[in-house]
Amino acid sequence: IKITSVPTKPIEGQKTGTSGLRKKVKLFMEDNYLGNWVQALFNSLPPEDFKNGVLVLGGDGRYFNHEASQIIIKIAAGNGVGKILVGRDGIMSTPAVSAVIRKRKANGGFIMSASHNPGGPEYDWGIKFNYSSGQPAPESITDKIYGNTLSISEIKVADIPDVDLSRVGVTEYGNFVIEVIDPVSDYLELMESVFDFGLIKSLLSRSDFRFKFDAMHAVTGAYAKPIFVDSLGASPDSITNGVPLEDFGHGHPDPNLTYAKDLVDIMYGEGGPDFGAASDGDGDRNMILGKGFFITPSDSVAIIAANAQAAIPYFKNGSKGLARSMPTSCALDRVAEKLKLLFFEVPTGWKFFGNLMDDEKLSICGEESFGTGSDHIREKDGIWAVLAWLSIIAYRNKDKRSGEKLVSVGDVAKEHWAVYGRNFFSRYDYEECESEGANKMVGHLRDILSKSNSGDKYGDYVLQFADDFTYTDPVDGSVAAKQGVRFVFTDGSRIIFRLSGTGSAGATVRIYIEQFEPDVSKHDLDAQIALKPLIDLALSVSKLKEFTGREKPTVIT
Ligand code: VG1
Ligand code: CO
Repeated sequence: IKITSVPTKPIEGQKTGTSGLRKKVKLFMEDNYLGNWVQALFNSLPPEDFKNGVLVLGGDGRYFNHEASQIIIKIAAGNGVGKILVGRDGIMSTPAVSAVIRKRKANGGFIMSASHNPGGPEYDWGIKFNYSSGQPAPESITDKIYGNTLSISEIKVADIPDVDLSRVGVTEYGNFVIEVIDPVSDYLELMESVFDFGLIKSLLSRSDFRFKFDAMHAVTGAYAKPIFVDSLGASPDSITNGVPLEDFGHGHPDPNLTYAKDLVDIMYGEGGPDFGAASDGDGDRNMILGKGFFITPSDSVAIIAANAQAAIPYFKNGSKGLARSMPTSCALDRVAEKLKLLFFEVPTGWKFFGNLMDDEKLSICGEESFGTGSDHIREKDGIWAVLAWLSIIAYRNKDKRSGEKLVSVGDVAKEHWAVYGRNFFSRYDYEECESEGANKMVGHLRDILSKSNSGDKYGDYVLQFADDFTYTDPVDGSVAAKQGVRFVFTDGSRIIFRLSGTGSAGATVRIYIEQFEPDVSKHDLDAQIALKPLIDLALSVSKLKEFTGREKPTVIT
């Protein structure tokens, strides 16, 4: 095949955030914007990692993915990639890309997604690169890519026609092979090996158990029917918003209490279903709800970890270790302690879990941001989390006859709290603040912590320590600094401040608030009430209103 060298110039601002490069789609559609980044990636990888190698390509179905697929395919061919496996119509969820990379022993893969950020001509687009064990590229690589975007001068593009991605099959141009694959089958096969589908089926086919899954018009729309309906026997009307759309039906594909409000209303409404779940744009996150009951993601991972061995065949020999991101509540720590498992606390973003998994130190992990997963792949996995919860509920009810009261999602959570205590947790998001004010607020907090001492009084709370979280990877020794300002008090309460690394405009401030409550009689309190004193403290210490002008958060979890 003929390869053309297209001259180009560096473009500012192509620095990867928490999870890939995310910008307004209009910017990505400008000349060479995407091409520069993709070429910079190839310039950053050792040639043996892609020359004549296999790469995977998929995306969440958002606006511009069709054009972007063709651009990426031609640049991959131009740089000597041997074969590219593309999801039909350019569709493949983030966890499925990770699964396909691993199963097919590919060298890596591209994911075209800005995850939970809205899509469509006025909104966001994004791209992530995952490496050969299916994990998000480490910072050592993303830093190199950024460096190369600042010195790039040519893009190598193969002279091949646009590829028809609508049909499964193989197309060859010289030494370059494009294989369009079904985006679901490898992933489904993996799920069947992890879970007891018969057990889940026994629950989903009960007439006294009602299930609802909201795909939010995002990528899990392509997975929900084949998995929940066709393989597990859920009724077809249990899936809502089940068709992926380029603009997610004008929605914000973020499975939380604010943006998945339709599902929340159904679950809290009279006669609502017994189990509700939603997933985000690229299918790596999840929200789990019971009838009138919300499972905090921090509790979700802890409850899955506590029940995995009994309910999920993949974990029948127990877990190797558990891990959470730093702002995630300490509920998981208590499970690790009780089960005597290795335990790790890593910075926000899934890329830090991969090394621990590859080193066989970690089985189950999660983030407070609705991300839950395990070492079956190297990404968080929304449908996996839903199947894990269905397994737990199915296991608890497997001997229940029709008419007997079932153990509910809420019952499982309350029983967990009774054993381990409850870690009340809430996150306040202030989206799209002015960057200047937000940065000043962080400066102010760093200033406070530099002067703070253990024993300092903050209202009724006594400081144990305050720091800006630094993580040293126990496997490769790499260091990630400035990962969030945290104030940890002597009773285990924490207030944590971070700026988001996934936005495309302004700055999003996140405040994480947590307090442990061993007293069962207080476990039914509303988290907002239980945490009120700490929330007030967080707002006053940070002077958030002063710095950002915000009276109220945009999202409360
Ligand atoms: C957010 C979450 C983080 C998650 C990341 C990517 O990052 O807080 O926990 O890993 O999104 O998730 P940030 O930097 O905005 O806080 V996804 O589903 O967008 O790939
Ligand atoms: Co996502």
